[in-house]
Amino acid sequence: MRAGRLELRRVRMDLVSPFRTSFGSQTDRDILLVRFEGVDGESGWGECVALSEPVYSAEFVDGVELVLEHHIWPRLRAAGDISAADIAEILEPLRGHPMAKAAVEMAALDAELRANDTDLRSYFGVTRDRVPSGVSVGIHPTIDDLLSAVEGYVRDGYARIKLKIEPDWDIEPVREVRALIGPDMGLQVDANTAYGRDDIDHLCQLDEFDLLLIEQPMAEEDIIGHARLAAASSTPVCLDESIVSAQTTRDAIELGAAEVINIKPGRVGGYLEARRIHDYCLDLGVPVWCGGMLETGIGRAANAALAALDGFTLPGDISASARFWSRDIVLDPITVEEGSVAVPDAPGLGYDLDLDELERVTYRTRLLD
Ligand code: NPG
Repeated sequence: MRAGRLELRRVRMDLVSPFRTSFGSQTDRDILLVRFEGVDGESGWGECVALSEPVYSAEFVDGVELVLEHHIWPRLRAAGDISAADIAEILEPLRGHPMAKAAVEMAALDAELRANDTDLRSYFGVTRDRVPSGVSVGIHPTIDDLLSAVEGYVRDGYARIKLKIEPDWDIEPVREVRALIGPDMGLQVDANTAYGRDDIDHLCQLDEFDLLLIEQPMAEEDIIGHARLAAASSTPVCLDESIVSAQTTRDAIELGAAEVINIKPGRVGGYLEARRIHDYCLDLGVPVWCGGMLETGIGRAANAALAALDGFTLPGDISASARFWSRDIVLDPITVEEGSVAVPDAPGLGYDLDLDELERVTYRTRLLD
């Protein structure tokens, strides 16, 4: 393919209920969608996972638009005949900005797969047609509110529960939820960097709840802090924010800072780097799971295909579209049945767009030539 035009489309979608993490509360999502158009009419969509503000990682959605317009897209336009698999190398001279790079690679991959009338699951060579589905539960005003939310998700059939934690919202909520769901259901926690090295003894109190893992308790850069926690605690330490590439994955594992890896394609620069991280972890026997970034049906479909690779042995944050959206922008939103979601098999990344709904939620469109 030769890069022709890039459509930048901003959509705003309300969440069905507020989602609070240790870095803030969200009631809606301002999402950048990108459409890659090849000069021969190939077309595909990517979804950028960057938030409106740089509170999860350094990238934010307005910044992503600038980087795409002034740095990424000109390089792809100038690159001649390319395939999606070439994009990471073409963009390698640009430092950072994995979420911007991931969005455009995802759109090019969708365009390429559709042009070849094939789908992501065949591209990845996966054999599973369903993957277990976990749900992420935000911080609630009271423990009673939390318990009734968790009860609802258990009724919906989720295979595991992930609780957002922060200082003063950790040991007691986890104790109560473990008592509610019983000893056998998968339970894990995610701190989104809310703790420090001084909290290691405190966090070890979580060991009694038989958690699948504790995710990113300390700062993105604090690899040594995570290694110390991993040595002190029987709960496996999982990294999310710290993992921005295959290289950071290797380093964190070698240093004993990560016993489990959360793979988010957007955070690591795309689905192809995500696959490389998966392959590396599979070789080492380090379990991985697919994280979520409140994606629409576009990202959710692609994540389900990725999560069907063999090394994804833990349930991902691939919940039903209805967990976050009253109406998705795809015609075939992900649903959860008996704890799992189907790996989609429509051409491209696996979904069909609901064009009316897409128009309704769009508030700005720009075209880069
Ligand atoms: O299921 O899509 C989902 C949400 C899962 O909790 C979730 N994501 O820290 O992993 C996270 C968190 C997140 C959401 C992070 C949005 C950044 C943005």
